[in-house]
Amino acid sequence: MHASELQAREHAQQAAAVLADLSGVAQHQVAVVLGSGWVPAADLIGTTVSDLSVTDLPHFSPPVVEGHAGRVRSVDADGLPVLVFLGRTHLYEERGVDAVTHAVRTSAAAGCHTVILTNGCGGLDPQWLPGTAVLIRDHINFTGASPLHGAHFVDITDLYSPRLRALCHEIDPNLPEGVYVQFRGPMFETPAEIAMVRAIGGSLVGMSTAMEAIVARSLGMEVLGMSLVTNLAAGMTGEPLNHEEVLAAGQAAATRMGALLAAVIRALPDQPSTSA
Ligand code: 8IG
Repeated sequence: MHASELQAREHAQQAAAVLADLSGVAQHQVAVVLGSGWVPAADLIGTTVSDLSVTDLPHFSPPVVEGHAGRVRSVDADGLPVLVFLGRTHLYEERGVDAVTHAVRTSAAAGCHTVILTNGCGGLDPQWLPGTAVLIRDHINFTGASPLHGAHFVDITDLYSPRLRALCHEIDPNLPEGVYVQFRGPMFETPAEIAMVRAIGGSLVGMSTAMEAIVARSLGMEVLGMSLVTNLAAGMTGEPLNHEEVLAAGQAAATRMGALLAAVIRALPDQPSTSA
């Protein structure tokens, strides 16, 4: 194994050990990463058993983005131990790919077999008004970065679990699906870039998730990705994009997103898919 991969896994083991110690929960089953617009939904997932700053755990960075709380909770969802990260580290923070994927690696080391990755993003479908939840069917990594180290060939054909997406459709038959294109950021796109995204088959644009999903799969986890469209993509409305509308859309959607997450978590299979 590449030395950098080994080090990333060791750092995750260390964080998971401190997490078990400080939270009093030896093992978790499911991890949830709450991105922009999803943090207000955190309280609806279950009963908080422990609430730590991510900086209480080794190798986590303090958060920089408003609306990203930088906390990690152990939540009891009707008996299921769920690890919930309120906020994440992004590529544009320039802390490197290992900082971006440390939460997912720590989740795997803590015992999680499934991870739910959420984000706030721009939407290309004019029918997706701000506040629309969209399942991620697939992604395009447009960052030029990889979160894996060395000659580590991972099959990501079915990265966003078909069976977990089917389960979501049972809960809400109207949930649309989209292809998420991860950009490095921190700037939003130009209208020409959004035209390119449309041409290459993308329907959601954001600055997260793909790196974490790849690492989760490389560690054998089953991945569910959910986007909250908080704005129409650049050039689609005639209005400028700003972070405040993202936070406002999240606040407005919190109850719906929380209920959706709570229902999905309670319906998850006990075991990861063997193909994951
Ligand atoms: I929230 O329109 C949010 N995050 N790249 N583009 C990109 N990221 C985003 C956007 C968006 N909205």
